[in-house]
Amino acid sequence: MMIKTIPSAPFGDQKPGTSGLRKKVQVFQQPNYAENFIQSVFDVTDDKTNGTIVMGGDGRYHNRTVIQQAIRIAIANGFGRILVGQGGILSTPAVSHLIRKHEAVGGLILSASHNPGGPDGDFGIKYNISNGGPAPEKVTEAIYARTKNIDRWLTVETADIDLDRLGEISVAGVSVQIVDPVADYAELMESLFDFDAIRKAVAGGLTMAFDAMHAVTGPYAKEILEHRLGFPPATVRNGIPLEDFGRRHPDPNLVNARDLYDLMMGPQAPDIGAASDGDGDRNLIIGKGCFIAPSDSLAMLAANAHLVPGYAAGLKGIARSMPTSAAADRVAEALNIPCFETPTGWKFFGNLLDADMVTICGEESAGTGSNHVREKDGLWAVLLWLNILAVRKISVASLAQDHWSRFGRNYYVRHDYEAIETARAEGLMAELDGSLGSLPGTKFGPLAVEAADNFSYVDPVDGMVSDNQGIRILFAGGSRIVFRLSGTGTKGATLRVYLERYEPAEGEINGQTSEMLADLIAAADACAGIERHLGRTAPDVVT
Ligand code: VG1
Ligand code: CO
Repeated sequence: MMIKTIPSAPFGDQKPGTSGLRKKVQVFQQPNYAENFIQSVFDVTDDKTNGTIVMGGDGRYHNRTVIQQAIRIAIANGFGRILVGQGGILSTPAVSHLIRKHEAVGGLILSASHNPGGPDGDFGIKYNISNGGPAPEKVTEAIYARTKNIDRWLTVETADIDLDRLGEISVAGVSVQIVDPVADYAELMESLFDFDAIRKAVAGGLTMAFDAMHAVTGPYAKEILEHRLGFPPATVRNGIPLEDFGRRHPDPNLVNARDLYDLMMGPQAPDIGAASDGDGDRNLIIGKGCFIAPSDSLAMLAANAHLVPGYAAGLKGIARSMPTSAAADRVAEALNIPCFETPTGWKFFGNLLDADMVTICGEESAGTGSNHVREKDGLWAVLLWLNILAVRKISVASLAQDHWSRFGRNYYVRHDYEAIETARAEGLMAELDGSLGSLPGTKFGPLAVEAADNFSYVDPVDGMVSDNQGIRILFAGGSRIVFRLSGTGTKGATLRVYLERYEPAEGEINGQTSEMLADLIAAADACAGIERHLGRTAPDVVT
């Protein structure tokens, strides 16, 4: 088959952010845009000749179009085998697993994760490397550099591949395999968890509600929770992936998963409520009348993981992103294992996992995962919770209570100011950065600043330095405010303000989060001038 060289030129911003390249669908629909980016990825990928590449997405609008483009470009670039999820569907953790299982060179995940979908929504492309994890910064920077001088992309002339028919076909001598998106992943989950124990708990009356938010986890959750674990039909809600996610944001937080939250706070609440995001890598856990903050979930899972077959040997270490609360640090201390603090984004966990320095990782944004793949994994976290509940035979709320009375409680909330003018957001951050030297000793109400810095990370494995990863303001007693700008938005800038207060086990561990954090919330505005810079008096999203 003839390889065609299509002349092209750099255009538009193609800089990967926290989690790949994320833009409006219309941006991706411009001629050459997706092609330029995919070709740039392949131009900086070694070992692609005859190598394997995995492709799939969260089923959002434009998914199928870009899969067809990517298949042609991959064939023209010399890959020997292309694995594609049936219907173009693969969750982010499932891609990670397939890359590892088939020793692929890498994978393309077509998703803008929790961002809205549809013709007016967002689209995205993430590139994962051979360990199954997101491309680290040195790779994303090489991709970006290539997008700035690209002059051609390669393709082949071939009919569209039937993405819905399972099986292998040969296109120009290249094997294109349409694979079941769920089977391998479900098998991996069975190898980690005690499905018998969970089945017994379900038979004994354990109930749950799982909101797939019309995103990619629907088919995974149906197969695993309903078919394999015996939860009754309708346990999985919104289980059919839709191109526009039913016009909702597939973001499992208290705002977008409000129905689930209301159910869990009401009289009809099942024992556990859970949800996942667009691409299946995030998780939300709510007990009967008891919301579990993602930072707490990480700590609680780490403290109990040894009860589950896949982690019976104990944990090597824990890693959390910097804005994630220090609840996990206390568990690591009790287990006498290291706890690493990394910049935001899963790509920073890869080296630690590969070096076997950590077993479990997590982020405050509802991402938790382990060394079973190199991505955060929504259903994995749900299954780990279920397995722990089945073994301990207690409720989510009692497990949380037990945890706090042992380790103390890190009250936590995140305030997001969305779609703000980029210049204003940058002005706020620059002014705050300039004031870091004068902050220690300053008092905001009852709170005195102990230290303030702009977080910089040195990767303990390869020594790579990542600067400017968010501003931390630390107060006496373990309270903290973190400010950073989002790297996943597609409209203006988003300021994230993370607020945390530690209360020891013998203190007030059953307070209201909003009350416990009131002084810190006031201090955040006072030291950063949020209202002065942004003209906003309240955040858009509180999670
Ligand atoms: C957000 C979260 C971050 C997460 C990233 C990708 O990034 O804060 O913790 O890793 O999304 O998640 P940012 O830069 O907007 O704060 V996902 O589920 O989009 O792959
Ligand atoms: Co996601």
